[in-house]
Amino acid sequence: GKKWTKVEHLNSELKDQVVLVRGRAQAIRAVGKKMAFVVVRKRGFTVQCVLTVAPDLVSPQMVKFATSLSRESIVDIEGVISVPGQAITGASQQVEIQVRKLYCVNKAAPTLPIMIEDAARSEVEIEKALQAGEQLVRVNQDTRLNFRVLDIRTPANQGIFRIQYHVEKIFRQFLESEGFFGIHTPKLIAGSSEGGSAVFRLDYKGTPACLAQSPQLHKQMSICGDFNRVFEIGPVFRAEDSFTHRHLCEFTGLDVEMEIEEHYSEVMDIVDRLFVTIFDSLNETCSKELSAINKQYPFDKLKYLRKTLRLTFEEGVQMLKEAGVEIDPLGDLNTETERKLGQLVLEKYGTEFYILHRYPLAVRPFYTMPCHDSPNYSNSFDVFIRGEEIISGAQRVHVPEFLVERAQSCGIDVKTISTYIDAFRYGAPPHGGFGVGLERVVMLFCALNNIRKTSLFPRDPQRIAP
Ligand code: ATP
Ligand code: AMO
Repeated sequence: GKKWTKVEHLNSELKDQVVLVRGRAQAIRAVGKKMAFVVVRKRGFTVQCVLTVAPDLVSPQMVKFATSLSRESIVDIEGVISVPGQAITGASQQVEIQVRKLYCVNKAAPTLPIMIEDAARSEVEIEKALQAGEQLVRVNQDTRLNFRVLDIRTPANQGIFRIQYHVEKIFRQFLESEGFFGIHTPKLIAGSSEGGSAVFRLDYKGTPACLAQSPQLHKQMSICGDFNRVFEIGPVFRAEDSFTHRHLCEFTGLDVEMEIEEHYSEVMDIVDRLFVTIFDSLNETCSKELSAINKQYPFDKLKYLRKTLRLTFEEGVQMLKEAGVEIDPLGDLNTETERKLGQLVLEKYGTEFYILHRYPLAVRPFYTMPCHDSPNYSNSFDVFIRGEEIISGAQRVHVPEFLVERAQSCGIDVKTISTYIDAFRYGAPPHGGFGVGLERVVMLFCALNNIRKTSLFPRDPQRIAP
């Protein structure tokens, strides 16, 4: 077979060697009739290929053919690596290929709705280019999503989705090493699992049903079935009404459920070590991806501590109060107060990642365990990155009579969750867990401004295509 070289592996050590690469013709430029440049891209990395008319290189017909190629066509290039005297600005790789052969494997349409080079520029680069009088099309979020297949070809997007997979991979590896195993719970269920209204209703062969708002009920039932420690990576459906930068109608949930021996802090210990492991691993092994994202969407490296800060809700309320922000001590934080508290925590403790626990019981779902020392608070927590929520978790009520009482007082029709309640009638151990929004983790780790950037084909209240 042929020996291919990846564009990202082209470097000066290959000087004078013959290489064969396959990629897309991202940009094509003719210089008279005897020379042309084709920038070839693969996986977000680019190399400049030079066609020069010469007996040992290419013919005039080949130069003509190359300049007639449509952008984004797939091409095979065979040539010799050369190292130019000065830096190459139009490509990621600092070597050129002196082309001997060029084949078009498959051509793209002559006009494209998105030019990858334009779509890959940062805001600062766009401003500079516009000031310099350059013709360029600013690609807005909607256009990107409408033509997502083109949009995800940009280096930043190539990075984002590899990073997302890395988070998922480390989540799985870490939990396995802690004695957890993966399960899959049904996504077609009889009723709401979070007690909220944001649920997609459907007809299940004549019976009313829902798309699962979370694996909450079934992950707890697995604990009742002696699975001890489980996790699930799967889709979560929320019929969100509001159009925000951080809510999707379908997202990927990373869920965990475990037996508790003494205290809900055991669950927070897992969150702590899991996320320090994820962040460390991203910083250590995804530097290429992170710098590709950083180039288009500049961001500061996440500040986090070796041991994750834990604050109680009451401490948070106090910090806000001292900063002149009065909130209901038994109410919830809103987007604004969460952000504010994130800022205060960063100033005081130097971290952008922390756990806030002992939430007021009234603002948590029915299955949440109240604190043993105060009925107003609960054994629950949220986790924040840069002042925005990525995780909710809690110890759960494991006594069936009390669970019924809690559900009723939260206005839930107990009939719709009777099989869940029954699961606790045959002896259930103390347990707890948490749910992570994968898209939010990636969005906030990279300080991106919109969750649609970290969802491959996002679903929001106004979008179900492509
Ligand atoms: P959950 O609450 O289910 O854990 P979440 O992170 O999406 O997940 P929400 O309850 O939707 O959290 O919202 C958290 C806070 O954000 C709420 O207290 C609410 O005030 C605020 N919030 C939610 N939606 C919006 C919105 N569309 N605009 C402004 N603030 C919002
Ligand atoms: P919660 O409803 O807080 O908790 O969801 C858990 C996490 O999921 C993410 N998330 C979302 N991401 C994108 N779009 C949305 N519309 C959206 N809604 C939530 C957030 C959130 O922190 N059963 C509990 C978890 C548990 O206690 O185990 C639950 O679902 O990152």
